Amino acid sequence: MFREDFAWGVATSAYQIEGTDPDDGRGKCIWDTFSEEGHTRGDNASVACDHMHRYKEDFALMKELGIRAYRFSVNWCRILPNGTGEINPKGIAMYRDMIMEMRANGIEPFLTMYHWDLPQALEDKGGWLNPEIVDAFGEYAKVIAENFSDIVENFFTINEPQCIVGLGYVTGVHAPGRKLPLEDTFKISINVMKAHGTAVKKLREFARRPIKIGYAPTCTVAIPASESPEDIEAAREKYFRMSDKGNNWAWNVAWFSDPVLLGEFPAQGLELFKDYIPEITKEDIELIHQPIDFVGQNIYNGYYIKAGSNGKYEDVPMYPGFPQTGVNWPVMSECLYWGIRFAYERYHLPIYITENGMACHDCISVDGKVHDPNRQDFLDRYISAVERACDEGMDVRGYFLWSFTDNFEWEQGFHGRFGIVYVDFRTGKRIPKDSAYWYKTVIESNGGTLASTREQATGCSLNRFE
Ligand code: GCO
Repeated sequence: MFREDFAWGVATSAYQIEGTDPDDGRGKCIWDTFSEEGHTRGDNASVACDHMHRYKEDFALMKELGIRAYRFSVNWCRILPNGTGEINPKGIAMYRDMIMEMRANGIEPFLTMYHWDLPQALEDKGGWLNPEIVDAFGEYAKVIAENFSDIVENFFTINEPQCIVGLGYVTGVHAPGRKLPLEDTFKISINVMKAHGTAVKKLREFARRPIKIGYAPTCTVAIPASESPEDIEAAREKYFRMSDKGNNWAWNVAWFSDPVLLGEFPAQGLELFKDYIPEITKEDIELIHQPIDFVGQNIYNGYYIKAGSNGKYEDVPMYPGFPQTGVNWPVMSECLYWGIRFAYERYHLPIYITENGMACHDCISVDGKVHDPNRQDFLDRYISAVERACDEGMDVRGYFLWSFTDNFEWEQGFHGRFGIVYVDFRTGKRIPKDSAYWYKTVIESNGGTLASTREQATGCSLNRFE
């Protein structure tokens, strides 16, 4: 069962949907530069879903679909075109009107401050490697609190620090596309978390009423190959360990969540990377570890772990022909149950699933509709996995489906359709997919129309045959 006030929502991000307008006063961000440099498959977000001109239509459609909560982000350089200093009044006005329009349609706004659109002016000064970014983010948080806390109660500071650091500055797959020395990327990770803590303090200090603040990390989930105590413990251990395999140390849970939520860096990671980690002072940790009200979890998939013969954990290979999404991510709904369970056991905070969803190769059928049975099945199983966590007493407050509309999928351009609403990017036309109407029934019944059995939703798909 889901709690009566469960936040049935959808999630988007500013840069992926808004588009631009020559008179909007928005500054340049690192993703504009990244597209200009040719790193987004020939696409760019200059129009995207044209949400900045169509948001009244979009929120009316959300209302029609019964959506009750909306996790959106504010584009930093729409508010502060240069990252600090001069405020763009058109940006303030646009987001206030958007938020009032959400509320007019019965939609509870959840505002994410930072979903990757760093002002280029700040990147030009070193971006997240420059320690001054911490105070810049605090200045931004003050503007957010002063201008939106009267009409927004729920805030997230930072979306997916693992991607900001790992994809932006380790592998360079995301903007700003830099591949920095390991020690610099650890400095960046600490700046990102100090920025989070500074923002929490500024949001609370300048809010015009009591507000709630969260944080939205991600990761792939270590899933036990069976529900034996040994396999569960092996998966839990792996899930919170840092690994030196591969070229992206940042893709882990503990380094970005333990300091923020527990006030300590993971000892195993400190030891493993001790040659690269800068001095971390007591004051740094105190700043990072500001009390917050809930934690978001962006979870899509995972990998399998079992207890090994020598008491250590062992990887379990995927089975041949395992199901995949339209961007070749594996489908394994049990990851959402285990991701919630392991996080809740460790951090003891209310949880929102701040992102979960599926890309499909959606197209308009001869009947003019967009049929997406795979997404509907995916969502039924994944949301049912959340319900198991709720039934077992974990405090799950809401589910934000990624995403409302198809949108700009970062380095993949428009090649990943994640929406429950189809967008024809040539015209901006919206077509609710079958899954949108299915989600409406799930919301109206508070989960009552979910069809998956407990086994179908959270049985280990290695051993599951339906
Ligand atoms: C992420 C980002 C989203 C993505 C979505 C699909 O989790 O990568 O928060 O902006 O678009 O997850 O990749």
